[in-house]
Amino acid sequence: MIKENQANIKLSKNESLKEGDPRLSGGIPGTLADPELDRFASDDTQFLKFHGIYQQDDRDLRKKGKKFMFMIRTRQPGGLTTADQYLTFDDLADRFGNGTLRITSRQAFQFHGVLKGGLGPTIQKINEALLTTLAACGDVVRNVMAPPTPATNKVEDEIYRDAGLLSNALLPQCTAYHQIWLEGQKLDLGGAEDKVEDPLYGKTYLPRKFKVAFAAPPSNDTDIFTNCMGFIAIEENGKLAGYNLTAGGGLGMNHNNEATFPRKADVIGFLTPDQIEAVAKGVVSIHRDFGDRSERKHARLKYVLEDRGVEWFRSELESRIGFKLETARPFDFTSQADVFGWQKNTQGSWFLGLFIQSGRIQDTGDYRLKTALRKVVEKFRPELRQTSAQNLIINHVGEADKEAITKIFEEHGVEVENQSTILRRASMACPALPTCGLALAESERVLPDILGRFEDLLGELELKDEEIVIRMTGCPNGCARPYMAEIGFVGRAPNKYQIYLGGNEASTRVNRLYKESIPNDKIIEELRPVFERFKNERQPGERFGDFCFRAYFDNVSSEEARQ
Ligand code: SRM
Ligand code: SF4
Repeated sequence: MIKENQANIKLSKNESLKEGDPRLSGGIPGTLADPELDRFASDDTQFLKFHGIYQQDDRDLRKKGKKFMFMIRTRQPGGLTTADQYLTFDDLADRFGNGTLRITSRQAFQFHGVLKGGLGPTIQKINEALLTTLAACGDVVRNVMAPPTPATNKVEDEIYRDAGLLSNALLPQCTAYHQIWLEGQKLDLGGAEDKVEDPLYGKTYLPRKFKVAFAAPPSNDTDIFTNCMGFIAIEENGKLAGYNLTAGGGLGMNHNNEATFPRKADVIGFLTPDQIEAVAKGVVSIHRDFGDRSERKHARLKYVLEDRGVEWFRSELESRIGFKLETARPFDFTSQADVFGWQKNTQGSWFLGLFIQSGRIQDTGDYRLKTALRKVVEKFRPELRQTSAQNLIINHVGEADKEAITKIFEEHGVEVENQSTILRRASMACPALPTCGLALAESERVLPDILGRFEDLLGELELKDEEIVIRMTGCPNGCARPYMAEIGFVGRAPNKYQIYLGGNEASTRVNRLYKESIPNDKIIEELRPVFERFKNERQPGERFGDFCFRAYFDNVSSEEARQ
């Protein structure tokens, strides 16, 4: 099948690299062993991604020459982290990273600023803590997301079970990772065996990255429609009946390239939990065999769906899995927001939803979040869950410990009861500068100031209690999912941003481009008239995103706009 679909095409460079070394090791061992080298050869940086490592350089220092450093990303289905794992991460961030931990928009952790000599010890310790970085990046299925918020999710255990099952079943069986980083020690990751050609991925893996998420309506907290493959849990009479399969979502695009665009996934059909592995492997194999291996910018599964259509996709999938999917069952998403503060979980104990600006866990001045978290985790040993909005859930806390935990946070300048502001809690930013090699503009470092200016404007217009989902990225790749936000800022050039408007509360609608290139200091001026219109013309209870969609892009009622 692979050959048939790739006949007569000129393969992209990455395809030749994978074909030439399906074990994905390249010259990594040699460079690691050479203390004179501070970086890996360009081809090897492509292999490193499959191991969960990105070679970066500190872009603040570029004028003085490149200072190479590395980002390491974990793979943690559903963002589950035990107390011991968290304490290991906290320690590694100080010993080998830049002293911060970064919760990602896909429920993982990233270490930034690791030097070449720190790679081995960091990855070994992560594996000793029974986690991995294998397939956190690269042309494979990446971290599987699952809805982390306990209070809204009655079938949570089954969803986490299935997310873990898929994470293992779709993990590449590449042996180089273990040989390079763990000195031949093998980690039990669900039956991985020594094979040169991966049974699912073949010699050349997937044409591009592949993203999987689960969601439990009414909460769309994993932004399910932005994933290559999604499973929407259908709960009937308090039990998990099965999942609606979604396919073909993705956000990355390039400026000035109309062949690339954000795409919302299609709903394909319904499956029962016992069918999930077969269906998932079937979908992944369609991407493997039909994804574009000549042009990486057009290689995501979303373009297979866009180019060949949903009917073709369903029939191709059914012929691969050997059974028909049922018609998708009804579901309704109402919100994508995380919950904050103390909440009861489904087992009767408590969890704390903790807002973390852009997912960055660090101590800054009197706000000593990192120290406080370490103390809380050391003393009370809760389960932690990273959310896909870059926040943290501290789960399974007994009634008796709530007060003491609140006190530790408050002593370190971290509010528990009235966390941050309504606008900040609904915001996200990608890392961008100084670590991301693809950033065209700042993101994480400028968003707090921009939000402050929005707060002033909304205060002046008596709109300060409005929740508006604002997301920012330093380039059009869309890592903080700006194309689903009510206001999305996307880096266009240094200090200049595209403005997108019109996403909705449930994150089921892709927003639209409103302005092409606005300097940071003109953003408020540019959006003031929009907010004034919103104040004067909104329908009762209408959200900002729905209003913008109705008023600027599509002359439909906000009821219809929510579809
Ligand atoms: Fe991303 C590349 C950070 C979620 C679309 N992303 C990158 C890199 C690795 C830059 C690079 O290739 O050199 C960024 C590293 C920056 C740094 O310094 O840490 C990066 N992406 C992130 C994270 C950390 C952003 C965050 O704010 O948390 C997220 C890590 C998630 C994880 O744990 O796996 C992250 N990236 C996303 C998402 C959102 C999602 O998946 O829910 C998207 C949009 C959805 C999608 O995939 O379409 C996303 N990242 C991209 C793309 C565009 C892919 C495309 O189809 O064109 C790139 C560029 C690429 O792959 O070539 C990219
Ligand atoms: Fe880097 Fe662009 Fe992703 Fe931001 S959106 S982290 S700038 S690739």
